[in-house]
Parts: sequence; C-alpha cells; structure tokens
Amino acid sequence: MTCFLRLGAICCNASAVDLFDATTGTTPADQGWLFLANPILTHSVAQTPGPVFTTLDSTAPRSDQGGYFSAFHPDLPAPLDRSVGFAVRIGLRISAEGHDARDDNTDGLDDRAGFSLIVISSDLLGLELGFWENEIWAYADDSAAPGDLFTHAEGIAFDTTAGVTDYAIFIHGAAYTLQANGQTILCGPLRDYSAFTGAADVYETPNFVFFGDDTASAESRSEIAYLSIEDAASPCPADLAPPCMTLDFTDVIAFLSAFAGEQPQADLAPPSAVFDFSDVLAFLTSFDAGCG
Ligand SMILES: [Ca+2]
Ligand SMILES: [Ca+2]
Ligand SMILES: [Ca+2]
Repeated sequence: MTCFLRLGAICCNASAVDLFDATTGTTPADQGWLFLANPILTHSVAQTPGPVFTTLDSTAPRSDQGGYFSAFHPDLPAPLDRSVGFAVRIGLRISAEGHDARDDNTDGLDDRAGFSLIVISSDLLGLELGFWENEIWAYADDSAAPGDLFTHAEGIAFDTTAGVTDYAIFIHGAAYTLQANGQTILCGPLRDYSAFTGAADVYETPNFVFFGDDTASAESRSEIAYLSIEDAASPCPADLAPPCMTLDFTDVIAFLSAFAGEQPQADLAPPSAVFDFSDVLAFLTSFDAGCG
C-alpha cells in the first residue's frame, strides 16, 4: 500500500500511481512526462522546479504553448478504463491566467483557457477542463452542434489562485465528477473530441493525460505540485444517469438496466463481476445518502 501526505491530510489508496511529485525537486519532464512547446525552438515557455511545485509559465508571449504529455510515461496505468472508474488527481494553483475574447460559437462565453487538463480514457471518451483564475469549465464536443467543438460548456465559479488545490477528476461510466479538496464542484458528461483533425491529435490517443497551455489564444502561470492516477468509482455511485449530482427515477432505471445487463456501473459491491443483492444494497445506500 502506498500512502501519501498531502495538504496536511493523509490519503491512502492501494492502487494510486504517482506520476509526478514536485517534492523531489525536479519538473514533470524529469519524471517521465514529455514536455513539448510551440514554437519548438523559439518558444518562451519556462518550467522552474521548486521544493513544493514546478512553475510552468506560458505568459509571454500568449501565442506560445507548452505542457506535459503522458505519451511515453513509463508508469502511466493502462487501460484507463472508464467502465471500472478512475480518478486523476492533481495539486495545482493558477497564479495567473489570461485569455482572448474569443467566442467561437457566439454564446457569450469565451472559449479558451490558459491552463488545460486533458484526460482521455481507453475508448477515447474523455474530458478537457479549462482553468481560469475565477472559473473551471469543460470544453464541449460537437455532439450537439459541429460549431461547439472546443467551446465553453458547463463550468463553476472557483478561485483557482488561492493556493495549491487538490483536484480529483473522477471518470466513471459516461460521466465525470470534479472535486476540489474533497468537495464536488462540477460534473457532467464525458466528451468525444475525435472530430478534431489537427496535428498531434491527442484526442484520439487512448489512455492519455496532458496538463499545460495548449492554445495560442490564452496563457497561464501555474504551480503544479503532484499528479497521480488511482482506481476509483464515482463519488456518488448511484448517480448513473443525467442530470449529474441529482438522484431521481432515471438513476434507478439506469441501475436496474445495468444490473440486468451485468454492466460494470451496476457492480457496486464485492465480489467483483458478480451481480447480487450486495450491489442492490450498495445502490440503495448511495441513493439514500444522496450526492454531497
Ligand atoms: Ca462560446
Ligand atoms: Ca498560450
Ligand atoms: Ca442523476
């Protein structure tokens, strides 16, 4: 069992895999992550190791991009199986962020963020979260309208500058849940970004994680303390159908359907892969407890 001391709280998880730990005094690029920046040779993106966090600075010029790709990380757990459930945990503070007034789908919401966290599961459903100084939001896919690809979808007002925050993004079934210091602050559906056709198409790379600045239209200075991935069920296992964080009859129907079909999202209690009364009881217990 691996134990981690983080932000004064001890959390132990038998299956957590540490993929970056700033307290070693080195950057993610020294710990298995592929650092890439654009322009390749003349960029001004700076990465500075420190005793508590690595600072990644893409603030000048804004058009530069740079960040960390999991592509060749030797310890990346795979597959990142959303049917089983997993969580990507990152210790992060945004100390500065700026973005152009760029509203691609003319809905009144700007569509770029200077810091992104991308998580793509084994079957390409995933999520890109954008971090502003005062909001965290999800990038839309084009399932509703072609013009919505990579525009500002659901978000939550949140002060990302206050200090290093322990963010955990739970990926389970067809939905994600974002927690900040253990509190759920945002949830929604996983996205399919495979319509993207640019070079280095990370959105069609199974089992993939990126963090950094991936846009010419925004910039950030961030303090990154750690990143790990752990096996994890949704923090609200009974929440199996939209709307997320709301438990209603559609969640009951979804459970019964999944239970009858012996699908992983109904396998809520041991023994694993056996569908019995303990799973029903676990669903009822979670449903009764509600989503905190
Ligand atoms: Ca928009
Ligand atoms: Ca940029
Ligand atoms: Ca629900």
